[in-house]
Amino acid sequence: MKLQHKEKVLDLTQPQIMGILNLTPDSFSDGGRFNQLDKALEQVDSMLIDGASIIDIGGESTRPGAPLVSAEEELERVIPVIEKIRQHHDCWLSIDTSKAVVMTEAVNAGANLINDVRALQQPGALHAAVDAKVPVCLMHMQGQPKTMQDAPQYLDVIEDVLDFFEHRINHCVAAGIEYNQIIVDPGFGFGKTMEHNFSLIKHFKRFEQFGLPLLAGLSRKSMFEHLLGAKVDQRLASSLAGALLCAQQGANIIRVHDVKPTADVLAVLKASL
Ligand code: 7PJ
Repeated sequence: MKLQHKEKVLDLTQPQIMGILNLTPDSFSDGGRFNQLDKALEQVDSMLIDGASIIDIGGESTRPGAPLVSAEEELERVIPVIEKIRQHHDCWLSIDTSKAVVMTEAVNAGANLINDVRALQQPGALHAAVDAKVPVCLMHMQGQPKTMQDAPQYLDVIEDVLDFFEHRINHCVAAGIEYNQIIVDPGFGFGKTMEHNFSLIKHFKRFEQFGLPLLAGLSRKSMFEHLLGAKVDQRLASSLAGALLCAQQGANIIRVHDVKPTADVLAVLKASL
């Protein structure tokens, strides 16, 4: 399995690491824009050295209860950073957004993958993604970030999420997205209870039925606080365990904050296959 954008190819024979670059204001506490740019680039440098092959750039917080961000603000956060990274690195750059204009501008600035937690369902997003001609990650979310954790409910979380993808993939392909350039992601923590999340880990392999690349994003998520009482800076071991369980069941891309420890875990998996 592989992803392709122009001459760039991402071989997914081994699971790849997507390193998270969070550009929401709470992630940068000091300095002006220039300082922030340099800090962002430094973080990218070290994630690439540590073994990431994709950098995921996000300017909208989708944490439960997070406020909405305007397109202008999101563009201001992400575009200069994409341009800056592109001056230094030839790596895969993913834009984590749901807004059509941000998708278009980010790809023009050098992004080669669209990662949308709303699965291209916002106005104009699907057509922006078709025109951008880059691979897309469709993530499942129940509800919207503001209220999604209030009382998530499913008849059967696995069947419901599989059903969502069957419809959504068909819709995207009918609109002009190439089938084998779609990445599927069950969306851990997005409108799911702890039990839903662990059920998705247990049955992760079932998402292989589409024959498409699979992405797993578990890094530091609050499901581990519910399980262990662990605050955000105490969730490394549990995040690594989750990453390993998904990688063993066919996850092709692991989206993480902690690249080096994840690379070590994946190296152990590879050596023992
Ligand atoms: C995910 C994401 C995820 C994909 C976020 C966080 C929240 N994109 N963006 N999958 N999570 N594809 O990192 O805790 O799980 S933002």
